[in-house]
Amino acid sequence: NKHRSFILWFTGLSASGKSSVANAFAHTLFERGNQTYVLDGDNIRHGLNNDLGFTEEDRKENIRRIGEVAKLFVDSGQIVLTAFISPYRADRSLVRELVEEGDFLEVYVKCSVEECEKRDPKGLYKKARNEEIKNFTGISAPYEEPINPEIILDTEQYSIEQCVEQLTAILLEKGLI
Ligand code: GGZ
Repeated sequence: NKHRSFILWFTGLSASGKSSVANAFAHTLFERGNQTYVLDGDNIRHGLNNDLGFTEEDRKENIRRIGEVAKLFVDSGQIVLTAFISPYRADRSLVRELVEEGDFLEVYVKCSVEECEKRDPKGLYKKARNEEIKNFTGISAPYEEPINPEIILDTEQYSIEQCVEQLTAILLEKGLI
């Protein structure tokens, strides 16, 4: 089961479904015999990047370090899935430039702020509205939508399972898996 190694860079709002789709898709890849690793808040923001907060500067450094780590995993032969808001276009572009052409696929996990706020699984949108949390993406900090993402997954319209199926079909079609 031969495959290339590359980064699937999920970007989108808090509660858009990035981690859910990335983890479900990692499971699919594992079953297909592909080597994968998921980078997300649980293993990065709580460890390597536990010195960083949510100012523009800290997010930039967060994404820069994650990009460097993702590049190492690509070098080691993995399909790397990253699930971070990564709200700034410029920061995502820098990661794209870090790896070889074609090894960075931007996956826009598309969901409106209204829907994310309705989901609010951790109550963070509510806190952001009350100003208990400052600089909250979509409420009091910007999210710059990807202009030309390789892949768009609409979690407002489709279930996690459907998004995983779409992703699988797209990567098969591209000959990447
Ligand atoms: C956005 C925040 C904030 C602020 C805490 N803004 O839904 P979650 O909880 O699990 O995902 C969000 C996560 C965002 O971290 P990232 O590393 O993905 O952000 S970035 O790429 O912009 O650096 C949310 C929680 O952390 N969280 N405060 N102010 N999300």
